[in-house]
Amino acid sequence: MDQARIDAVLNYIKSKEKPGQGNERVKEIVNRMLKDLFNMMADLDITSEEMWHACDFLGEIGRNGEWGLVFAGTGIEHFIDVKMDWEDEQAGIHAKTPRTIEGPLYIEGSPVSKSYAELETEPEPNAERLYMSGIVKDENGNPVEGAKIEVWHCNTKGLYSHFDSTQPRFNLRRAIITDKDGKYEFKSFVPVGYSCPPGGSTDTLMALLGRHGSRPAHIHFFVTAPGFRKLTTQINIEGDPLTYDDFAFATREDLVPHVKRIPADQAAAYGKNEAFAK
Ligand code: MBD
Ligand code: FE
Repeated sequence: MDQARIDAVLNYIKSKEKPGQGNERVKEIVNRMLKDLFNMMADLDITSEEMWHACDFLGEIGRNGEWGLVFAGTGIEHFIDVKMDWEDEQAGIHAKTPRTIEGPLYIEGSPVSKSYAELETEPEPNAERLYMSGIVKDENGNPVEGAKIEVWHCNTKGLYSHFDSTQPRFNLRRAIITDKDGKYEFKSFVPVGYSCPPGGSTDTLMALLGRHGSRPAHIHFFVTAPGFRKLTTQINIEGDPLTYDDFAFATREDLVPHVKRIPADQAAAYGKNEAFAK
C-alpha cells in the first residue's frame, strides 16, 4: 500500500476530532499509535483474520488480568527504565543504585516499622533464611534518616500475597523506616523465581515468541524520603539460573548483590532476632 493512501486514511480519521474538545495528550498518543499501527499493518500485510485474532487475544489478556505481565514480558516496562536512565544521563544525574521495574504485583499499605522488620506473617521456617541490611544515602553519600523502604517478594511457591488469596494479608510485604544512620534491616527467607500462570495469556504469548515466562528469585523495593525522588528497584539472588535470563528484563548491573551463605549456628550474630539462627 502506498504512503499517500495510508496518510489519507489517517487524516480522514483525525478529521473527526473537534478542535478544543477532548484531551490533547490522548489525541496525540492515539493518533501516533494509529499511524505506527497502520504502517505496520500495511508493511506486514495484516489480514482480517489476524486483526480479529488480535482483538480476541487483547480482550483475553484483560479478562485474565494479565496486562501488567504482558507489559513486563514485552519489555515495555523496562523501556521506561531505559528512557529514565537516558534522561538522568542528559541531566548529569548518576544514581548509585540503578532503578528497575516495579512489576504488576505491588500493593500499598504494608505494615510499617522502624529500622527493622520480619517480612513473614506466615513463617516458612524450612526455607533458606535471609538477612539483608543497608544504608540509604543521598547523592553526596550522607545517610538519610526517615527514608521509607517498602519491600515485597513472593513465597516459596512463587506467589505474592494479595494476588494469592491463601496467604495472610501483607505476607512478605513490609515498610521499614531508616534510623538516624540511614540504616534498615530485615529478615525473611530466600524467595524462589516467579513464573507466569501456565496456559495464561502471557505464557501463551511468550511461547509464541519462542521465549519463557519466568523470572529469577528477586526482591522488590521502593525507597522514598521527603525531599527526594522515589527509587523503584529490585535485587536478584545470585546463582539463580535465570538471573541473566529474566522474562521481564529487570536484572541490571549492580542489582545482583553478593549473597553470603552463613552456617546456621553462626546466623544468630546477624540482625536482631535470635530466632533467626533456627
Ligand atoms: C513478578 O514478580 C515481577 O516482579 C514482574 C516484574 C513480573 C511478573 C512477576
Ligand atoms: Fe516480582
